[in-house]
Amino acid sequence: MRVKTFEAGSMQDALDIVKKEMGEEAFILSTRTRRRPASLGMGEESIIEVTAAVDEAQAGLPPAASAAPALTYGLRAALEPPAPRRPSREPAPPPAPAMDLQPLRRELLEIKGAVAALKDNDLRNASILKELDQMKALLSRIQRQGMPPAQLQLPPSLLELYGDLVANDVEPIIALRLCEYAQRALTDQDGDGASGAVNPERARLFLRRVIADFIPVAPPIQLDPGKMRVAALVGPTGVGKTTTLAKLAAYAQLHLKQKVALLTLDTYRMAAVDQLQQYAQILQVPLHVALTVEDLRSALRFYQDRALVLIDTPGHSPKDTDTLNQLRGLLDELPEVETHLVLSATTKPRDLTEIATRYEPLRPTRLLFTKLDETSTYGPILSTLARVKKPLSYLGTGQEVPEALELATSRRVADLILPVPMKEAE
Ligand SMILES: Nc1nc2c(ncn2[C@@H]2O[C@H](COP(=O)(O)OP(=O)(O)OP(=O)(O)O)[C@@H](O)[C@H]2O)c(=O)[nH]1
Ligand SMILES: [Mg+2]
Repeated sequence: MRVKTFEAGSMQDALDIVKKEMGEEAFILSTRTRRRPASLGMGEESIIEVTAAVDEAQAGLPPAASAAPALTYGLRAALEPPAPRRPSREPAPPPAPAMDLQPLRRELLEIKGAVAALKDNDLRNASILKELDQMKALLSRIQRQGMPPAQLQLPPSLLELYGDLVANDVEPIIALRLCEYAQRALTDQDGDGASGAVNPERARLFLRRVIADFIPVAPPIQLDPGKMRVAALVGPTGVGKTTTLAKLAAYAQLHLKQKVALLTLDTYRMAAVDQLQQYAQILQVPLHVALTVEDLRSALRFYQDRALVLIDTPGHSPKDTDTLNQLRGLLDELPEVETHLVLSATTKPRDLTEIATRYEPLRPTRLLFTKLDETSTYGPILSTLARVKKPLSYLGTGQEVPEALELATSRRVADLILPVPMKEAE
């Protein structure tokens, strides 16, 4: 094989030179255009550089008269079989031995295998990169939240969920306990919790179950035929006591077709009585205002035939102990009252526990959270339930009466605390 590089002013000239010097059988290996100083220092000119090769045996042979039309840069295509050069009278040469394609096939198979392996590698690399991204996010979260070593004992998937709980305003210590509990449950079940290899979806499912088990819920207010049930709503100002009372009354009256009566101990502000009066009128239920213990007793005697008596109370600062004691004196008159402490989901987590402690003298047996629609973090509900240890009764989810009220369920609260990923929820 002879290889040579030629230079010319144009591609055509270059090809003519190649043809002349190497013959028709030459084939082009490469071409390139480059600039060089023009003769007599007159600026620059571009030249074409063509590198061609020819089989020594064929080199120098004159071009055949019957040469096939040029295909590659005016020369015979490199892969085209050479044109016959023998005199037509000569006997035909024996057929060329069949080309051994075996090595080529083998090479092709090897290349195919290599390409497939590359694809596999790509997939593996993508999943490694994804894991790396997750680890990076986890590390920066650990840095941001300044997790102490106890949290870092958790396997990565639970550590990630711990971060989710804390981001949802669950108190860190409660979040940690829940995660540890989930880890123990996972370990007990199949031993993989301890190894740190907990599958993230499984860990989330387990933790949601742990949270749901952890949330105590109360049954709805029980209405028994022939028995008067009394429920009172107490709590700080503006949390939604009167609105929730109207929602409950409307539900019992319109949906359950039960006889309802309203009673208010909120006599401090005319506006408060007016507000309830309006609901009473719309629902066509009686409303009684009780100022004293005697008022209260006589109102309850009067309402004996009612299935449900709902008592509204004045909202006041939890620090106002006088009003609280006065209210306590009235509610103590009702041995079978079911008292719900109404709290707003928008209240600061630490204040919620403090409020619950201050309302303890009224002996509430249930917690009722309102304004869930006004917050995006629900952890404080869980933290309060954990600290106050009373069951959750209802959830207020808006201002609309009566629709924006739900009976609390553990699953609903678990959904709020640790939402189901979109894929699972569909
Ligand atoms: N967004 C939203 N607003 C609510 C909810 N419940 C009540 N509210 C609104 O909160 C405001 C106060 O509601 P009230 O029912 O008057 O609250 P209260 O606890 O009786 O207030 P006081 O009697 O002054 O102590 C009103 O504007 C209600 O419409 C709720 O679940 N979501
Ligand atoms: Mg009110």
